Amino acid sequence: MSDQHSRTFDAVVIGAGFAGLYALYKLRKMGLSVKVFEAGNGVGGTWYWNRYPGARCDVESMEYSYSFDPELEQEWIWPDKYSKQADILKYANHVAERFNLMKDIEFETRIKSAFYERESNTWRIKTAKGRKVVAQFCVMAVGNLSTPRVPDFKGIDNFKGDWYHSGLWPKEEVNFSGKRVGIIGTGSTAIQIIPQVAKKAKHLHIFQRTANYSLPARNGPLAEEKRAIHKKKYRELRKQAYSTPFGIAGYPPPEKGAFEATPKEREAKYHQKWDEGGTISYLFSYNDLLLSEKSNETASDFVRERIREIVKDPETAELLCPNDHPIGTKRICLDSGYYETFNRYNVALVDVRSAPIEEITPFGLRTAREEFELDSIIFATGFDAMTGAILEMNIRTSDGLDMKDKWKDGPKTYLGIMIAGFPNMFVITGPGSPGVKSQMILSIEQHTDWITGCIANMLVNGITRAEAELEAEAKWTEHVNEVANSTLYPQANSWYVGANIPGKPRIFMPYVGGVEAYKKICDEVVAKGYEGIQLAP
Ligand code: N01
Repeated sequence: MSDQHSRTFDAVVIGAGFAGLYALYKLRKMGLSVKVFEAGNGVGGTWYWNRYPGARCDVESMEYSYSFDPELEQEWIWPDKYSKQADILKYANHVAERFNLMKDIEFETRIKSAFYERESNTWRIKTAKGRKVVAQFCVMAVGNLSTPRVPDFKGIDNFKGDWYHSGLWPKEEVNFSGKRVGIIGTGSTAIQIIPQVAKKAKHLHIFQRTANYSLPARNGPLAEEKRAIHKKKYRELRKQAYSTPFGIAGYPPPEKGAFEATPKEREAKYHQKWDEGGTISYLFSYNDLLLSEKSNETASDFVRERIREIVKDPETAELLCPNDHPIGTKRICLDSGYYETFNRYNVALVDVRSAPIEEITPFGLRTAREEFELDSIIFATGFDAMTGAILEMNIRTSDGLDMKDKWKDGPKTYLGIMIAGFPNMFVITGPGSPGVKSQMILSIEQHTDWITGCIANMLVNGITRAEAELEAEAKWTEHVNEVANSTLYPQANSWYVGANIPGKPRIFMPYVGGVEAYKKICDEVVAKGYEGIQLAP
């Protein structure tokens, strides 16, 4: 029975990032009453929270945008090849205003729990402020990299300076001028922050545990002519994007393996891609870079050579050369002047693999080897990825199921969208989907279209409950792992396997079979009458 004091909606959407905004747009268009809850006080998700200096997207702007409204596509002007955070946030706000979405979003409202009651076939959702709402459908649009994580360092509370996590960056500009700054981490985020902060700080210490591969972005203003050509071909390009592994048009997958080329040809190809900039282009040098260690080594070696060429101090260069994973098995970083920054007089790389950080002291930090005095510390230490935001909520059912138990050995989903035992709950780009391995907005649209298609089918056919079957879920989860194990991906200690969170079960979470294959599977499920899903009147 619904709580007397609760408001009832057809659907509740959790999160007002790009997924939540599109879900709201689509569900409302179907005539449903929808409420969106968002923890921040604005839309944009990732791009709302990650305001750190240098924050940019690593997918080109003309691709990284919604495709659902051709007028929106035509009117919006992306200034740069790769957009900066402020421009993407402006775009999210524009979309929210343009489609009158704000009125159905409740900001500064974190969801604490979601309880499915089988008898009434409703989700009972409680906010951290104690408000309750009831809905038939619950859509998780909570993002994959939305639970920032500061490692459990001893002494952190005693630090007398300022500290920041990249994923919870203040809205006001942080002034590092004249300060002794330390940054912990050298992932995609840190690689964007470091060149920017190095220009301001008196001194920047970079605490690196694992070196990452980074490629030059070669970013710059987007020429009007290029923009116009892209806009003219938008429909064709969006369609093309769906027939690629990563959901990005303009980079046809390669047909040749690395050893089908001579060493001279390979060198020339890698050089051309390096000069061109971008990660997809480089990964698409050959078709077996993520399948064969030997082939991958040629691409990894090339990047290591460039690092040694750019970084003047040989010891620093060697430390910056990644050597624990094949290139591409962790998300490749994209930078503007990262390696060059290590040639600055005010920058020093500290290896915290050989001498780990032992303690944050009141005036800096101490590693097993040395003590550093710092005025500010930046934690670019990543996120509890893919499952963090869902498991942070208390999600249970009247059948006695608890999501925390269900996922204790790793996430289990059907298509990355549904979870057996949790009816009428849909996840946008959840674990088991290609979301994080794709142009995220394309996957968001594809998932949301699939979800709203499923709901529309239910409404038309008088079905009130959709529930993934346990067997279908088990088969899908096995398939996700099988596909991953046929590649080099699982070799890396990445957030794809939860390696960055102590104690997190090591399971390869994204589907790496590619966007094209995945969409085909999703469409077939529909064609077979929602195969693997129990539909109850
Ligand atoms: O996080 P990460 P991120 N002591 O987990 C280190 C997306 N993104 O925020 O590798 C010392 O990759 C950790 O070291 P190690 C993108 O998908 C996109 O950088 O665990 N160090 C690592 O160096 C990306 O993949 C864009 O040994 C510690 C770093 O912190 C994802 O977000 C931009 C430590 C964390 O790296 C996450 O990137 C930015 C400890 N105790 C991000 N704990 C673009 O679109 C952690 N580290 C461009």
